[in-house]
Amino acid sequence: MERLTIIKGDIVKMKTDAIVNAANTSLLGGGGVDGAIHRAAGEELLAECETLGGCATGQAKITNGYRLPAKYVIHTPGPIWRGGERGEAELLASCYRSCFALALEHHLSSIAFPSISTGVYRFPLEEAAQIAIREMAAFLRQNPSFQKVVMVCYDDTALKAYKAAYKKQLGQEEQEKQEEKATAEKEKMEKTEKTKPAKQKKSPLHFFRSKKKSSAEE
Ligand code: AR6
Repeated sequence: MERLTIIKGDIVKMKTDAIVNAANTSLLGGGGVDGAIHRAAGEELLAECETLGGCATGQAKITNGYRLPAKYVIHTPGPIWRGGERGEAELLASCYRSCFALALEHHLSSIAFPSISTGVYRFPLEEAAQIAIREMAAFLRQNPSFQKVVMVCYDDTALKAYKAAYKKQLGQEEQEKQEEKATAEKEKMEKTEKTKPAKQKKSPLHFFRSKKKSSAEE
């Protein structure tokens, strides 16, 4: 999927229309990526956040980007991991969906995400990566004119996890498509075989060999 990119880097440097902040429900700043975004954007960001009245876990709110290269910041409080039986997976998926909904509402065409909930909130990285990639791919499929989604990993461990999730999901999808194509092709072949015998094809090696020979002769 060309419009989905996974990179290692610092999200505050991203020049996408919006960057996403892994916030807390107060929206009044904190550590990790939240701290980095507030520091880079400047005090005006906190002033705007103070007017928002917080945000529920799994939801999202949008502000200006101020001194950031990105025009907007979309703040979303991810779930705190409490063992996996408290709806954490669904809440994390909801973070991604809420951010995308705001991006569409504001007619944005590019967005960058950090690894929501996998820092201080301790959501297991592999599972979080699977959820993130699944939501990103689903969104891009449903919105063909959206230009770019960037997953920004802060370290090699995260990068590896998100790349593995991508390979697992989109690799699998490609494989399913291949299998569908193969089944259709087989059915077509069986039908043709019933009506007329298949033509014997010349081996591509035949062409290669004769070409090699002629270039060696030159
Ligand atoms: N760019 C990209 N990713 C980053 C950056 C950066 N500049 N800095 C850190 N990360 P966390 P959470 C990665 O803890 O788990 C805050 O205090 C980091 O390596 O920032 O959702 C909030 O106010 C990790 O992979 O967010 C909340 O209280 C990922 O970002 C709480 O932490 C998320 O880690 C939210 O916790």
